[in-house]
Amino acid sequence: MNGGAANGMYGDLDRPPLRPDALSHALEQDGWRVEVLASATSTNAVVAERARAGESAGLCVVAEEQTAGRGRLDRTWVSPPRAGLTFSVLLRPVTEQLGWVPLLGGLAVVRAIREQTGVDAVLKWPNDVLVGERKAAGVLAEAVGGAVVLGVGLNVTNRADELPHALATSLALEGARTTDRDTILRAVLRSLTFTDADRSAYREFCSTLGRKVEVHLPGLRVVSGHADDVDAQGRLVVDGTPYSAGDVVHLR
Ligand code: BT5
Repeated sequence: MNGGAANGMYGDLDRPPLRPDALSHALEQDGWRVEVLASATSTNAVVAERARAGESAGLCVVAEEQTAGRGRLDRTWVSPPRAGLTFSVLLRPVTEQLGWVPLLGGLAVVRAIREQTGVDAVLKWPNDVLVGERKAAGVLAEAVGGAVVLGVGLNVTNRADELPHALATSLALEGARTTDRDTILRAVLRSLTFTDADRSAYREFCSTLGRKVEVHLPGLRVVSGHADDVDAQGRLVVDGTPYSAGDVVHLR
């Protein structure tokens, strides 16, 4: 029955739009102001602009389609319309929390996925959301003055041929029991909290800790060693030395 990918049937049946009214209503109780856009270049860019214009914390901009989605270091984030969630929130954290905001953003996504879909998501430091070793979601945290724009791209119903490489996956491909994006988005925002207990939970779900890793540092330097811990500033400690930025490769 469902061979309609070529004529768009698949998308229409399995990729319903978000329900903006229900979403805003449900989330305004938790202090979020949700705006759903049909299309945006990058929700991080939209929210950064609003932050610069003085918007207060609690704005959440979701795009059904993102035409210039960004990763870290000028990389791109690929997302077919309505196949996943692409959204950004505006936070105004106190200074001591700054280093942990990107990490706890990833934790919120992991918790929401585990609770709502039954998929055993974990984290790769700082905030890649993995299932096994495949990436299901990415988080981009950007400082804008004293604010932080926290953007999430999460693959929900993407098919394998819609993902950029073999080490990417989606919740549907991992057997999620629901692919309802409203439900998942609400769960992510509810899970986004910044307490000491969240830091312990982060360590529990961070599959990088306790492993042999390679850290590709900004520039061309690569270090390898044992991932010991995440320190008070959210840095990854490898063989006793803390690193604040880099791409981690999990070694066997
Ligand atoms: C990230 O960067 O993982 C952060 C991605 C954040 C995207 C969200 S969407 C809403 C908000 N608005 C934005 O413009 N961005 C945020 P990074 O760790 O640099 O990973 C990027 C790399 O992941 C790419 O170079 C690809 O190899 C891969 N990638 C791209 N799209 C992917 C996808 N849909 N699933 C898995 N991997 C992907």
